[in-house]
Amino acid sequence: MPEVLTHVISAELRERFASAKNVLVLTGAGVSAESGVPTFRGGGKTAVWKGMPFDVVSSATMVKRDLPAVWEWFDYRRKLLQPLQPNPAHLEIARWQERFEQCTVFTQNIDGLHQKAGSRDMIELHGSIWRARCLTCHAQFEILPDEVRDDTCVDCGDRLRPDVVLFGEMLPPGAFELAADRATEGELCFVVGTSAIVYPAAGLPEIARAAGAYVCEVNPERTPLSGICDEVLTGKAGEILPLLAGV
Ligand code: BV8
Repeated sequence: MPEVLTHVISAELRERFASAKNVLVLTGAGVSAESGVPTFRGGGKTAVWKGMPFDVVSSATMVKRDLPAVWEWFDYRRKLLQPLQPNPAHLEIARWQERFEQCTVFTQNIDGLHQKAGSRDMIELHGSIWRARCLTCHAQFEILPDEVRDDTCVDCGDRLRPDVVLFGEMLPPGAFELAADRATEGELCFVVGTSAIVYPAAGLPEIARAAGAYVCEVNPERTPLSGICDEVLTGKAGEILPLLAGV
């Protein structure tokens, strides 16, 4: 581990990490960047698919207007994701679930890499790219790698859609309520690899801080949340989070 980085972790954070019982972690696309997953924003650009900004093709409106186009976008991303593996940031966060009495991971990511790293007790705020859901009966079906994906629901025969939360859609029933509850119980809240622009997910660290948590951001860039954080660790999650392994 690059010695140069050890100083980034303050004595205060080391003490709080060493004594914490209940830890929260909010993650975004940045935690998967070192696994090769493209982020949505970064370097001032926004991801575009066939000329459409991602939050247009990933929207409730697009499902109504052109479901096949929405599937094409998620099929492309699933193929890209398939060979990718968790990185040291995912692995460290998974270890925290063994280390702390309670460690809740709220992720905006639909890539499943936290689970692949061994994290459980996840709150998938925006669903999963590895699931489909029926438009009518809402039955959910797993999509296995290398599997030809079904288009229709075997239960009621209607069409299937990606089981992800699209822009303009509510989060999965109870997911935000559970996350907001957990956010009020944490002593330490890590905000890892998110541009903190998309709501209601970006509101969780604010809830945690208002409830007294020490909020620590890990990101190579500043975000709208940096100003409310007690500590900002500027750098890559895969390089910074493992520094806490020795604490
Ligand atoms: C809703 C799944 C109720 C699909 C996604 C309040 C104010 C303004 C707008 C709204 C508001 N409330 C609601 C809205 C509308 C909207 C919203 O927030 N819009 C934004 C754009 C302003 N929210 C919604 O629509 C939500 N639903 O509110 O429902 C409702 C219902 C009806 C009508 C009205 C309201 C639903 C939002 C969920 C959408 N689905 N994903 C898909 O994946 O395609 S969002 C998707 O985009 C991701 O899940 C994630 O949430 C977001 C991308 O953000 P990040 O993950 O942070 O990624 P990004 O690339 O932006 O940033 C990466 C960061 O990592 C950067 O900071 C970079 O510096 C850093 N980084 C890079 N490398 C590393 C790193 N960090 C660490 N280590 C590294 N190595």
